[in-house]
Amino acid sequence: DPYSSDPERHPVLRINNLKPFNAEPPPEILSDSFITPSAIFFKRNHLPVPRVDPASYQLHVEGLPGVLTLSLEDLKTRFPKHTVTATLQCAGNRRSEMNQVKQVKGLNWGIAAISNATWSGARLRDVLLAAGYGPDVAQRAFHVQFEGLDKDVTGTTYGASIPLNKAVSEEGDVLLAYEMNGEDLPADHGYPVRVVVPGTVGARNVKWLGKIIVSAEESSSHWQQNDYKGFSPGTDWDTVDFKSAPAIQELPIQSAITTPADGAVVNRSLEEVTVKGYAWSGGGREVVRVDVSMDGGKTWQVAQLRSSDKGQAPEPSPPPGRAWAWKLWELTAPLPPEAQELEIVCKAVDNSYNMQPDTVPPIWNLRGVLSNAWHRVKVNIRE
Ligand code: MTE
Ligand code: MO
Repeated sequence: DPYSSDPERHPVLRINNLKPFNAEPPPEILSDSFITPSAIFFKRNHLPVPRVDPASYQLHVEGLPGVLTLSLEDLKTRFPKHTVTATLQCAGNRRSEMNQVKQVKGLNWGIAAISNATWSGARLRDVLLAAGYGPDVAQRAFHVQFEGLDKDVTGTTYGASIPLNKAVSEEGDVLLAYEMNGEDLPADHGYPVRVVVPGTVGARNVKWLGKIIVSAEESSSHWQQNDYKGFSPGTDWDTVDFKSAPAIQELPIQSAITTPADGAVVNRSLEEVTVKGYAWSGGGREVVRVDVSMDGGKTWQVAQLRSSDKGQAPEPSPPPGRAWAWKLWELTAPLPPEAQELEIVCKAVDNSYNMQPDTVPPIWNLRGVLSNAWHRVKVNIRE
């Protein structure tokens, strides 16, 4: 069993698939902390977790004037340590809502294939500069490819790429991370080194990083070429041409209600209900507002946003274009006197005034990615 050396996992996780391991935390626990504890951070593995010996670990850097091979020790000592708080979201987060409209292919994620952590490591920019990146390279290369050390039975490794501009930009904050939430990366999250590409879809944040290649082309991997792309609701598996769509990089504006859960019952005697959730946008765009409706979208109130854990000082506002972390939000509203049922809805707005679409059908796509419609939960009021 290639999965026999997979690590142990927290029992609270909701398992979508055991081998490879894919799981998300219960939503109401997710929104308890601004920084998601690593044990409950969602886990998305395509392959068995490779067991990497930190003493013999090597990171190969190719495609630059200098070919570089770095040990874990080199990565930690030759480059300044940089820390970033960044949210990761799987392209398939909230896929189950697309499945309810029409069957899609992929893991049936709920609303918690998203989490937020503090990551520390070397800047990818610094490593590329050390390997001789310069203006001449920028003339011929446009992408940075990453290869994982996880392999399928044929020896094919997980791989992805990002635009070179993002990788070398001082404002891009792309990390070769060796710490998550102040500790060594857990096995599930890429020990000993993973790429963290803030603002970019989870799939490009390659774990168990073995190789970096600066190149003219994107990664040729299945996951870059024939997966993680968006299509028209009218495109089906007979007509889809994966070459016709760009690989997903930055993700669109997103928000969801973590509590109450759909189908929850609240007592009339409580007189009010507290709604909580998360909101995040890709590309470093900051969430500036979350609107919440108790009546299916007829009337709206503005939720309170939070950027820290309770009792902690709020994180300083990020510089424009570098809002990598999500915001948690909360709203307490009186129960409407007549209503038997509430349809609670949330929608977020980022600083480019991007907003979420109101329903799923116009954004449905055969892979069930980019699912970011207004999130709706129904709650029954008990007299
Ligand atoms: N990297 C490797 N090497 N193998 C993988 O299967 N999965 C990707 C990405 N990096 C993956 C990977 C996907 S699709 C996502 S959403 C994120 O890792 C999930 O990161 P997490 O498990 O730390 O939450
Ligand atoms: Mo993903």
